[in-house]
Amino acid sequence: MSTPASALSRIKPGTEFASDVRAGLGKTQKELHSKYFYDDLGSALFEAITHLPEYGLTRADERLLRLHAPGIASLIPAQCAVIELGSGTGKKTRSILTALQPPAGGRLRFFPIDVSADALARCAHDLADVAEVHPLEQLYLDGMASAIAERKPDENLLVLFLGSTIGNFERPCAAEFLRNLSQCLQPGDALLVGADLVKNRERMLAAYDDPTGLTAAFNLNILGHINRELRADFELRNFEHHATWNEPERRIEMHLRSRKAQTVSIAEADLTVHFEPGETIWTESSHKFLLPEMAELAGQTGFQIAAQWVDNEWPFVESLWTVR
Ligand code: AVJ
Repeated sequence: MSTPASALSRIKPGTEFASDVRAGLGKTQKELHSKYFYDDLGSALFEAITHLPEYGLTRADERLLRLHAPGIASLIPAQCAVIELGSGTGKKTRSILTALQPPAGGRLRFFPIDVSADALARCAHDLADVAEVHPLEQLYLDGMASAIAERKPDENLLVLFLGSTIGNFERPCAAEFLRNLSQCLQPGDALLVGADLVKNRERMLAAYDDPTGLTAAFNLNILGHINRELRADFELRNFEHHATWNEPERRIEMHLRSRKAQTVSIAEADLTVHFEPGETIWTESSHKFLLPEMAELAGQTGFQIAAQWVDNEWPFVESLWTVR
């Protein structure tokens, strides 16, 4: 997930999207899942965010991968296939695939997993020169099962989980997800996980409330996406972007705050929702990590840390774990 357009996109109208919206807006604290940011406009807005001076996360991730690809590759068994969870277009994966080229003649096999068919098609096209690409248009763990079924004898697997996508899970869900992942793998297999680190509060807030207004537009677009896909009548101007740092949970939360009392109807979800003035819809959590937390998380989920690389310009860690 460079772009977590990776995470999920292109949702069939009237089905899962509608029932998720119904469930989320029916809660006391209204919420919408962050995967619904990423329609075509949302993906373009996220891409623009990665160029903001205030949002250093993606550039730090790419910088670490570029700089340390040879070091990472030196710790991975020679006979190895690569799986990426939420590959998106696979832009930042090139450096690591290049460093992992098998010695003589053989082709490196790469299994990008993503729910966006468009992103996967671009990924397969763009990385064809460095790997034999086997795109899997599936959810993470389903895709893992498909890729593992292709494992050759004596081959090890390297799983990539980049861009701090792990931060979008609630902490207990992240641990559960990683435990499931390690249980799919074998000793000697590895996971490279990218995580954004806790930093100065003002810096974190500016990254999610930039003066250019891109993050506000990105956040509001979730309502535009619902308008377009589910025939709703959200008036985007009646909501405002709000980002806060939740200190006990160590996460940035993004909300959309209703500027007044209003009622919205969402035809395809067969739903009418009322908003009080100041009431919010919680649209995203981006958890931030402490270095010791990574070791603890690895230990709790069947892994151990083999090596870590931290970016100094924008505190972010690339953590290489092996299956115990
Ligand atoms: C790519 C999901 C990690 O949480 O920082 C960017 C998405 N949200 N600005 C993040 C995002 C607001 C991003 N992730």
